[in-house]
Amino acid sequence: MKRMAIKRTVFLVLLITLLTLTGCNRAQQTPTPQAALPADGGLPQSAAAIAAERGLTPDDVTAALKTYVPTGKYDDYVMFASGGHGGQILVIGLPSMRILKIIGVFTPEPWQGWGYGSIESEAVLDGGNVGPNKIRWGDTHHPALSETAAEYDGNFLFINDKANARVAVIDLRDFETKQIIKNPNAINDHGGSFVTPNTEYVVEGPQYAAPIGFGYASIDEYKDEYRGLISFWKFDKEKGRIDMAASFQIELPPYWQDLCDAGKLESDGWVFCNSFNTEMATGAGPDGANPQFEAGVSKNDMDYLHIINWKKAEEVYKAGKFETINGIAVIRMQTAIDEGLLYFAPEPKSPHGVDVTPRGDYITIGGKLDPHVSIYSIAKIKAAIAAGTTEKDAYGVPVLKFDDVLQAQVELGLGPLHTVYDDQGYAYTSLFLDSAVARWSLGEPYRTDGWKLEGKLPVHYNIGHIASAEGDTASPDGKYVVALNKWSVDRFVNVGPLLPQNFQLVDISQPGDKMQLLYDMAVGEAEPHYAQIIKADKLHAWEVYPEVGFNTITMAKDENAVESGQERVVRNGNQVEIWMTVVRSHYTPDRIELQKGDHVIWHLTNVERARDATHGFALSGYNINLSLEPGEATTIEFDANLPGTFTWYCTEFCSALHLEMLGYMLIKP
Ligand code: RUQ
Ligand code: CUA
Repeated sequence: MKRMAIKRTVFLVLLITLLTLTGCNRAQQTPTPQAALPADGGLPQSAAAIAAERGLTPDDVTAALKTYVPTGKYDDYVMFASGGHGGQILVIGLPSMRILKIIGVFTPEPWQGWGYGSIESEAVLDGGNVGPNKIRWGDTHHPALSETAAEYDGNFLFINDKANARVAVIDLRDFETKQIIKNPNAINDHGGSFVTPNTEYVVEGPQYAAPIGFGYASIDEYKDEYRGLISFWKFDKEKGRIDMAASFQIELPPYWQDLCDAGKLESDGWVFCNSFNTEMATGAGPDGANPQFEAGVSKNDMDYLHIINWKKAEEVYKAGKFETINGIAVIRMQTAIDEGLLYFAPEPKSPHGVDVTPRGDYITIGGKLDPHVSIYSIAKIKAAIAAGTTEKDAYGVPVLKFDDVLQAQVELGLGPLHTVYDDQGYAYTSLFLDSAVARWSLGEPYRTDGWKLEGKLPVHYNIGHIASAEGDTASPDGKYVVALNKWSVDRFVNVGPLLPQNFQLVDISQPGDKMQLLYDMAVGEAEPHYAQIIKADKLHAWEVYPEVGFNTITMAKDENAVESGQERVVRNGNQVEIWMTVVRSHYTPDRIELQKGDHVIWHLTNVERARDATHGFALSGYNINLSLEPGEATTIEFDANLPGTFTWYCTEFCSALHLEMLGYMLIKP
């Protein structure tokens, strides 16, 4: 302890010397690297010499100190970021910005044995097939952590696939995908996943309108046949699964609903979704007679904020006032209007993000083509609904008056998209065109000096999405914001025309216009569209599976788990069933003899109890690859259609005799 304290003092003295030497003004300091180099020509060893040698400014040095996590120490926060059209989820530690894991979701991930033969993972992935088509990728957009009383509880994670209207459930006990559901009535989505404050429902909002059930209808019949559709997927916390039989959907006009957010506290029971294309443009068409989509959908100055009373909708659903379409309860638009579930309020202009404030009292909307954010008040919305309105949209949905529900507008700059919040009463909005994060203050009860821009931090470049620590809860932590930048241009070593994304970590702990950019993290993956950041100590993942022979989908002991000494091969006609154990550094049995045409059912159990003692199972020629974590049991099933001499081997360097961890599969012609 004492030695550490002395070391720290020495370091601080060096640092202070450095700060004095280089001055506090960025423009002033010109380090003289040569002077700082040690005489022997090796690497400089003191903090001051290192900073001078590497040309680091005092800001760089503080940024480094704020983000460095020494070996053996853990990050304070964990960020779950969507992996965009890579179809996975990225798990990143903050403040170090180290990638901790990439979770295979809609896309097979060989290193996790996800989608390469294990019947459990194949069954989950098949849950997301569309009709006869196997879908093996996804465009993951918005991860949502499960919540209890509007706080992240660290139990589950949900994410949508925009490309095929699917939602996945990930269990945070083992960070594995457990369920993929295909929305039977929509073909794409966007405003999901978001959860209600106690994870009663996982909300999946729509995007590009299509006939309900996505059957064919001529686009000439757009106004009559095409529809938006918002889904409320009931989440069974005990089972850890979406229960489609207890879920419902609400039919919406064929505007293109965009992002959504669930209300909390004051706005608990409500869901808010943006929309664009209230013009109901249908494209230029083959003869080019109409404007192309880009122009056609951005004509109106105002679109409609959708205000949905989901608690009332749940009552309507339970009262049986729905139609069943493709097995799902759909509350028709007219029912939604008659029952008072659905209201609109005008919103400027081509809006994108809709983000509820921590207390649930306000809703912030960023209009891509409007330099302001518009802030709506739930109290005013409720009052306006109670007062009634005579204005209606083309489908008869009541439209509240803009001035009746608007609380404030704050001019931020060009291209406001998404907004997140902190613990100081500030909001942070991504400005796509300005390439900046705008910090602005919320009004009462958050701050007495509110509804004004505090400052902007340039980011690199064209920020789309943004996340703050515990930011979507009722009590954000502040401390950090991460700018999820769509473009990185000149930030990294050139790796060819397809560039990485750039996540920039920002220190937001100081008030006013002070925000410090701390770190650039290249994400060599598809563009993440959203992220949530949870306190690391809220996560309680297993170290190894709770018992040997654990099935990761049923989350219980597998009926075909096998103990050491019970391994066997049983032939029944041309069906061969194998029960195999896996341990450092052998498979038992290690030789399997088959005939061409055999149907093979092969159960494997990793009987290890040691942490991190994972074994692989790479079977050549049959597109089979497993990852067997300690305690895990799984099954593969295939036809021995190709005779020959094959091997399987372990893909994890698990022991000194790892290379000896293999087996032969001999298939007689
Ligand atoms: S979020 S279009 Cu702003 Cu899904 Cu990325
Ligand atoms: Cu098991 Cu290498």
